[in-house]
Amino acid sequence: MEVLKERFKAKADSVGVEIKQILKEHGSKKIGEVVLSQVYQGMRGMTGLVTETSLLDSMEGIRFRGYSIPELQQKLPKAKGGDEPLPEGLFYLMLIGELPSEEDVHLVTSVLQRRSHVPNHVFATIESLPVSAHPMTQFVVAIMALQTESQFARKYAAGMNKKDYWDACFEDTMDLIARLPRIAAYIYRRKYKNAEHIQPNGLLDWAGNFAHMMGYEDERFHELMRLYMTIHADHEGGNVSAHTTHLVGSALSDPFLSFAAGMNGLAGPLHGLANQEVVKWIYEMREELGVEQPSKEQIDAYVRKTITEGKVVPGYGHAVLRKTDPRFTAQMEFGKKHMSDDPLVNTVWNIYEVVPPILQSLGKIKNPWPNVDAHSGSLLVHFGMTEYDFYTVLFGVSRSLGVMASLCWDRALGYALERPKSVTTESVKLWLEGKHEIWGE
Ligand code: HAX
Repeated sequence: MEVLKERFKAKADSVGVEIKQILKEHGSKKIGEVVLSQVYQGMRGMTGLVTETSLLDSMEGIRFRGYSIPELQQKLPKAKGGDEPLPEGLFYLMLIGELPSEEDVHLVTSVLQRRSHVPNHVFATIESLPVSAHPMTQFVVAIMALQTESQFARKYAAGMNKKDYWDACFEDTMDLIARLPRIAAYIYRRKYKNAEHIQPNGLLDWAGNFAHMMGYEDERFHELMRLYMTIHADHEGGNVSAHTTHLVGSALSDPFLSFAAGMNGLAGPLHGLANQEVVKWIYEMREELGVEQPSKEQIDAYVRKTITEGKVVPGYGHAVLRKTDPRFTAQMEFGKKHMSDDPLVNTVWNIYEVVPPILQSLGKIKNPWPNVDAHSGSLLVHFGMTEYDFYTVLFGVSRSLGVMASLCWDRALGYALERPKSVTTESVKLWLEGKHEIWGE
């Protein structure tokens, strides 16, 4: 752990010096223009954040510290006999900014194993909720219960020097990431498997152990979890879960509070809940049509019906991407390799052929292509994980890797309280009439 921490601190210090210099020389340089429609329409395309861990290109997709998903699949260390990257390696890359060796990944795995003990009161808190509560509700409540363990909160209350924020944030980050799989698996077994819980296996990697605790021992499912935990980890800083974690953290709310806030955002159907919505939507289509594998013509009609009813087609579209999401493609390749005959997976591929031209023909959608959520559920169903309302929790466990690595950077670089300016429509009208020149404080 100390080695990891020292490497992080050394990196953060040198980046901190660089940023100071950049701001000194170029601090007044304009980075773009903001137009009124951006202010009203969700700040699309407005650059307003620095997030070191990953960068999203609208045509190419996500790059983590400069590496695309196919590159990561090639370059990151893998489990013994496996083909998919170990997510611990991606976490190291996002945190330290350099590709890890096998030994580095082993170090992260062993730190996470050592810190994975979940205090009993967290399980008791989950138990106090009705089993019917949505898994994301149980997940967020459990994270809040875990907040009692925050070193950041404890040290801040005792009077912490701001130079030490990063250190306490780092400790909380490792504790949180280490404990999330146990919490998520507990919720899964509680809700769907008669509360027959499975103890962790300390010999497994982070994602493999997560699969094991949920009750999945097929090595291909462990591989799927490694891939899943890697590709969902980060998507630069402006998406709802990353932005919220960063925003709440900027108030110096501790890492547990910040992450729980981010997870509340992930639970929205336009964001992470879309993965459950996709499978739900396909199940409803199959039920309505009375067939297991609808034809392309049937899918076409069902898509049009969905749109006519004023609903979105889940898993399609994106606020930034303008091409097929490479995270979709990576899952499609996994499907082709391990389950090319699966009817649900084949339906997902047929939907991929049918939906884009229909969305395009509406003339208003900026991106008719599939995002990460269009594919993920079908792969899980193949292995028997049919409980689709749990899927966003899997996404949340993975997302911790990116947003928590970013939060460490936020505290190490001393990023400011986030507080953008807002306006009223009344003030906009006055401004348009030339009566209101400068926005007030
Ligand atoms: N089906 C039907 N209509 C869609 C659509 C879809 N999949 N995607 C966008 N539209 C509609 C919008 O609702 C909007 O309609 P109005 O003008 O009538 O309000 C119009 O097309 C323009 O939208 P846009 O500018 O192309 O897209 P936005 O940046 O506003 O929204 C969303 C991006 C991802 C929210 C949107 O595409 C959507 O709702 N998709 C379906 C839900 C989904 O898959 N979400 C997951 C996204 C990825 C993610 O965060 N994963 O966690």
